[in-house]
Amino acid sequence: MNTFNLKFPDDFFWGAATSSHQIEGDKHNDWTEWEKSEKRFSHLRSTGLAEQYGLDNFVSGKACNHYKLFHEDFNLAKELGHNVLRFSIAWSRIEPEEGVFDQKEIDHYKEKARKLRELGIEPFVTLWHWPIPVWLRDKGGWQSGKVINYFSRYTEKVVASLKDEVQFWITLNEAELYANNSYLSGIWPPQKKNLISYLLVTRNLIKAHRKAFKIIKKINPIAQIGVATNNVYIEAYKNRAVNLLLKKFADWWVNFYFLNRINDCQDFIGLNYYFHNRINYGFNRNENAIVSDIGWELYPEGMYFVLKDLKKYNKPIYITENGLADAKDEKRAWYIFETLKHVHKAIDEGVDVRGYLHWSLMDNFEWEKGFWPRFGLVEIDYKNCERKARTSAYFYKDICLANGLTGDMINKYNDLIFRFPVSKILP
Ligand code: IFM
Repeated sequence: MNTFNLKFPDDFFWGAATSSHQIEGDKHNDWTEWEKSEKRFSHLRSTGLAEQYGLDNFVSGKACNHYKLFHEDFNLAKELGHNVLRFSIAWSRIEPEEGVFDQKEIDHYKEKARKLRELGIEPFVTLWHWPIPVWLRDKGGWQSGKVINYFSRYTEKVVASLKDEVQFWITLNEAELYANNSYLSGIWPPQKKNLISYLLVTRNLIKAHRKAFKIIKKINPIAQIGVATNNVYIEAYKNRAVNLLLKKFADWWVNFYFLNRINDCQDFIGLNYYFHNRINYGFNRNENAIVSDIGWELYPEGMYFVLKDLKKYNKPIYITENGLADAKDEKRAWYIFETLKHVHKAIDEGVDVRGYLHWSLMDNFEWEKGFWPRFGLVEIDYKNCERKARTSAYFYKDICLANGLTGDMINKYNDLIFRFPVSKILP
C-alpha cells in the first residue's frame, strides 16, 4: 500500500486556463492582421519556418473553433473534474470600432460565464490577453496615453454587463512580458525595438490596471481583482556574490516592479510560472536537463521559490497558468506531479495558494510559434476540430477530484510519473 498523501486546502480551485485569441477562431484584431502581413510571411519564408511548418501554422484562423464549441469544451472541463476555468474576452469583438459596443458579443461572453456557473465551474475572466482592436492599434496601441481611458471604458462596459456572473477578474495577462516582446525584443506586433516605447507601454499598463481596479470595485465591491504575472525563478548559482547582485536586480525588474506598482490595487496575485533563469556570471546558465517540445527548461521546483517570494505581498495567490508543450504527452503527468508537490510545500510553509489552473485546457495557437506546440490537456485535431483528452488529463482529473496527490494515483500512473527524476518531497 502506498500511503503518500498530499492534501490541498479545502475549496482549492482546480482547473485550466485559456485565452480568446488562441482558441476562439474568426477574429479581427492587430494580431490577425500581423499574422497575414507580407512582412510576416517573408520572415517565415526567409527563416525556413514556412517550409518547416507550413504557412497555415502561423495564422490563427479558426483556431479550435471554441467560439462555436464552447459548450462542448466546458462540458469536457467538467468531465475532467475542473471547478475553475479561466477565459479571456476579446476586446476586438466587444468594441470593433472606437466607442461602438457589440451587445451580441457581450452576451456571448455572458453566456460563457453563465454556462460555467451552471456546471459548478468558477469563471476567472481576463479582460486583456494581448491582441487589441485594429482601431486602437492605429491610434498607437499601448504606447498612446489615451489607451488608459479606452481600457477603462471597455472595462466598465464588460464588468457592468457580467457582474452577476463573474467574481474573479484578471485585468491584464503578463503585461511585463507583452511590453518586452512587442516593444523591446520586437518579436510580436507591432515589432518595436525601442527602450523608450517599452518603458512607456509598461507605465501605461500599470496606470490602466490601477484605473480598471477602481472601476471594477465601484461596480462590484466584492469582486476579486488581480493581474496574471509571469514570474521567473531567478537563481544565483552557488550564491556567489556577483550572481546574487545580478539576481537582486533581475528580481526587482522582472518579478516585482509591476506588482509593487499595483500592490494597493490588487486583491490577489495571479501567478503564471514557466521559467527558471540560473545566473552564473551571466543570465540563463541553465542545465536544461529536461526540456519541453519548444526547448523551455522544465524546472518544477522553481514553483516553490517563486511562491515563497510572493508571500511578502500577503495576498491570496492563484496559479493562473503553468504547463508545457508536450505533443506526445510524455512529460505532462510528471511535470504536474512535481510542480504540485512544490506548491504543496509552499502552502505548508504558509504561502496562501488557493488554486492551480493548468495551461491549457486544450491545444491552441501559441502566438508567434503558431499551432505546432501542444500545450493542451485536451488534444485538438485541427483538421476537424475534434477534441480528445490526453492521458495526463485523466491523471490531473484524479488530482482535482481528490483535492491532492495520493498513493493510489502514484500506483495508477507510475509509468508516467517516474519516467523522469522526482524530487525528494515524499512523506
Ligand atoms: O500561451 C501562452 C499564454 O498565452 C500566456 N502564458 C504563456 C503561455 C505559453 O507560452
